[in-house]
Amino acid sequence: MTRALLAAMIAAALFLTTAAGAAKAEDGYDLWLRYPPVEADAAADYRASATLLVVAGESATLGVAADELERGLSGLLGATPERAGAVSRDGAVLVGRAGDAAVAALGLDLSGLGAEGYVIRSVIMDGRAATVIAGGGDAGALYGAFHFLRLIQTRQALTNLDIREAPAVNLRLLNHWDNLDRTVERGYAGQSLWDWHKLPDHLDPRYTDYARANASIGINGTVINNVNTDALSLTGPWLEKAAALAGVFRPYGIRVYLSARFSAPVEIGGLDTADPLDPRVQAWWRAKADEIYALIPDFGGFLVKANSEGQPGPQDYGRSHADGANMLADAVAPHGGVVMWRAFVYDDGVPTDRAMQAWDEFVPLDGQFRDNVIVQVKNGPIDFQPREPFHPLFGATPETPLMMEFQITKEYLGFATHLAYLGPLYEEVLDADTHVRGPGSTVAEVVDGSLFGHRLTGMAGVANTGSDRNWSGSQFDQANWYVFGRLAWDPGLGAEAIAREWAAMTFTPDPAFVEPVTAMMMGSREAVVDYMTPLGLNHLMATGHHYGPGPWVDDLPRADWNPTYFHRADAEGIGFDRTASGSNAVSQYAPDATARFADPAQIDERFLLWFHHLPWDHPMPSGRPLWDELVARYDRGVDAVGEMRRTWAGLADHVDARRHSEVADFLAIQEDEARWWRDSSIAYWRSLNGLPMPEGHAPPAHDLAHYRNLSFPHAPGHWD
Ligand code: GCV
Repeated sequence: MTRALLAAMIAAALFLTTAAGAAKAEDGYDLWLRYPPVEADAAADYRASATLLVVAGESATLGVAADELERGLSGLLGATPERAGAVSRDGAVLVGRAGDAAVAALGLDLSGLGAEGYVIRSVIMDGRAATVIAGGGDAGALYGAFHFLRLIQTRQALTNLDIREAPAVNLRLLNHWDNLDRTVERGYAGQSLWDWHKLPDHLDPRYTDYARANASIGINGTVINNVNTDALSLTGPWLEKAAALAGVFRPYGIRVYLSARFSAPVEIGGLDTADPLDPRVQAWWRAKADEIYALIPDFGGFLVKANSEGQPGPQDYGRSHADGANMLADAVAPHGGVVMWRAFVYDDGVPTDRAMQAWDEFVPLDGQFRDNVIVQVKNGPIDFQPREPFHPLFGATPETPLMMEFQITKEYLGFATHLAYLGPLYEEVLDADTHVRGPGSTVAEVVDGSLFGHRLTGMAGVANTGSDRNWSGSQFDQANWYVFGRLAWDPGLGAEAIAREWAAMTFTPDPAFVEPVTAMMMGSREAVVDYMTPLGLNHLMATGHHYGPGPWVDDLPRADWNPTYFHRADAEGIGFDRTASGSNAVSQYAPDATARFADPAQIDERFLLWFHHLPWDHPMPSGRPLWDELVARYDRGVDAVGEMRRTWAGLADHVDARRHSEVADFLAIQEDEARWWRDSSIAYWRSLNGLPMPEGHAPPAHDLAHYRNLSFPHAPGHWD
């Protein structure tokens, strides 16, 4: 063997080892904060703009901002910028806050940024070209640092920068439905991130990475325990665990909040009542708030699910939601805390349409809540379905601030194995026109407070994180965490732009990858709607765990737990009549919105069967009868998943093998399950309407009995 051949073999072996090592590292843990080296031809320019790192002041948050810049720049540029006390040569990056001397000396307009806003500007300092990242306060500086890194991650120029950002809403929160035994209700990514048993003494480094990820997208709060909560979480030992987490999150601008069990004064307080008007109960909560704030000085406040799905609440004592919320609000007010009171309430004792109950209960209370109460409303009136019209409460309570609750975890959209990018769902709701103050009164304007002039504003997302290495149960579910944060920061950013940004950061900025993947992501949620619940159908999932189809289920004790309650199909037609001839839920919207939804000729067909019960031969805009249209939608959904599989298969060269094959496997599962949804739904509808398959569409693979007999007792995320 020649020396040259030997050298070549060693080099090849080294290359393979490195490549294998790199592939091994790519398991999704690093999320969108991977910081791999930029292409050689671009690196020199970027390096020239990041030669020095100057930190203008001192604080824990500025420290983590500087560490993140160092980590990101060294990874991306292959050169660690030197830390310096001043801008002594061209290409310095200066990070600081409005009050820091070096930032103030620049005389930039930093007014109106608040503590969380920032500017990023190309400036000349002491005759040197520099980039300044100036936060209104600590958090702003950190958010600005992440923005600066994102510019490189998405290959944007660092010259002539003039960026100014401030968040649209104040509370940008994850809601974890994490239980104290580490199970996660509706969680599909393993166990809870919180290793409660080892807290507070052991702080898993993952808590820091969680905080970094959230800060990078502007999330500033986390409700760490399930809304179906256990009063134990308010006892001393558990508060210490919460305090330990708060300590990790604090430098990242993230506050801890707790779900509060309304009956805690009885369960852990030794009282015989939790009546919010009882002075002993009020005193108990005040003392509890004092105890929490002594441990967690920046505690954010309480989230409450009351009188819903069996949870205790003020109505147990003949009191209203406002009585309950105000009592808790008074307890946290001296400390600057808030109460987020959920509007997800329904009760089968109430003989109305379930979609109407939140509006019925909360509109009469408008104006009765304390200033530090915000009512948290799910995006639609039922429950996080693949598609729902916006919730009629948005716009209906001018005196009461409302915050948005989206679900990031995909309870009703195929769990972790279906690729469904939720950006278009969030955007569709935020852009929806309530018509409350004329056309263009969007849900986003209700949520950001501008429509009615509210200063307490917020957006919550039910988290999809867990102990899986990839955090979210699948690589693409990370995008749903990402887009939630980005839209909470700025609802106008656009789901497509965010998808593009995420794909570039999470995989590669190569347009040959980003463009097809963005298109795939943008179509993915519509595909799920098509194969699960087309044309406004909803809640047809199997009951309990919600895994797979169950449109035939009609034997559960509560009427509104049964899919048959929601679709109301029979031999003649299908859909829920929510017009004046039915439940009249449509009247809960503002008159112009009502008029559109109420008229089958005017309604957007995507919501048709949500509001209307129609005959199977109802003519659709396509010219097809309703039955044919429905079948066409099912097929369109299944075909779209096939197309997604082909797109992904063609991108193998752009993605490390491990992540590529995981996504490919999941897409194969999704295609099978899409077909299952399509076939079983069609088999069931045909058992009711007796109609033949429309021309050109294949019959289901099995008879209805086959689908009805499938059972999945251990599907994940279940709760009892
Ligand atoms: C936390 C749905 C879910 C429940 C969830 C509830 C809620 O009903 O299936 O798991 O409970 O919503 O949002 O409170």
